[in-house]
Amino acid sequence: MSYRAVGELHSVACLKREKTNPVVAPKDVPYRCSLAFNAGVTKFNGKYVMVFRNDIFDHEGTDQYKSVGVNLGLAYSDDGINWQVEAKPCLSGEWLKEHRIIRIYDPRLTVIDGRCCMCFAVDSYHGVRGGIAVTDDFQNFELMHLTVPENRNMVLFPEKIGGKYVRLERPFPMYGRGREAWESTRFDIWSSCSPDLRYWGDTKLVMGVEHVPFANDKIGPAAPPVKTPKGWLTTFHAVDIDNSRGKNGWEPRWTKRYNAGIMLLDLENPRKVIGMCQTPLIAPEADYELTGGFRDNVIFPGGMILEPDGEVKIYYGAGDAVECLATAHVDELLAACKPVDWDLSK
Ligand code: BMA
Repeated sequence: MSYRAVGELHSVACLKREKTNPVVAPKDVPYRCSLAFNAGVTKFNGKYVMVFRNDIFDHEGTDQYKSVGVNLGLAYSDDGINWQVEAKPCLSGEWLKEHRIIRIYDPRLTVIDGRCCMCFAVDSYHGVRGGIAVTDDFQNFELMHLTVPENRNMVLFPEKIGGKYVRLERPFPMYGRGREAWESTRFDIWSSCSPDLRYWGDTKLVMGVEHVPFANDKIGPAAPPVKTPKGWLTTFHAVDIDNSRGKNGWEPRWTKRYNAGIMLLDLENPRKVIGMCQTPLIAPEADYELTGGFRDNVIFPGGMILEPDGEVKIYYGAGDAVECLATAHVDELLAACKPVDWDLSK
């Protein structure tokens, strides 16, 4: 299949990468870990808390790697920059078994009404599903919901809007989109609502791949949205494929590039996009984003925190290998989101 060439991309000028990046890497993890990445991050009970994806491989670093397992690591921080990883992963093997989960990955954290909600993806015996669990202590988790297959990349808004909980999500529709779509992984961003975090419906399309100039494959929600006076500010990932890309990272062949985008959603109707930056928020440019990863050229944000002074912390997995931090001022991010000339909310 041929893809529209997206070409060279750069991060927005206002973005600053943390000089101590990566902020969490496998060497910081006190148990077996090959990759520490794609974390959810929030502020909870006076601390920064991170839940990251830990993939464990045999023959790590080579293209002969064999997956040994995946778990979710837990880390705390006082400043959001220096992290201490807890002695054990969170979510026991028993919890996963009880819910018939084979692998759990790509967590996102949202504090709602003083409780921490974790969205995640799971591989189940009958397909990939998105999940939502609630915790007060990161020891005990109550499973609230698992989607039907095939869905994942779910993120929750931090409050009820119009009396309902709202999530962004990314289903994987394969049938019904024609041969071209069948051969590709061209997927879009959707949204559903719920009265109680358990029952979800009223599903609407929020943004299509065609609305993102730097995507020619799929897009998906990234970090949970933050509230600003101008709208809900939120990141998304946007993928382009270039078949001339060959070996990239440990993978024998990896033709995709994952960029982070940023958009603004209407405060009252958060399923309506009112602004978007037409170029990436973060494009792979730093060494740790371009080389040495499991899959190079991958930026995968999962956490975004708006600080009281207007600084926005954006946490992202780099190269499917380590967890990084970049910052920008909220006013600059809002200014980068230009009004869009399309409206799917009608
Ligand atoms: C997606 C997910 C992410 C991963 C990305 C790039 O499909 O599996 O966990 O970071 O691919 O490999």
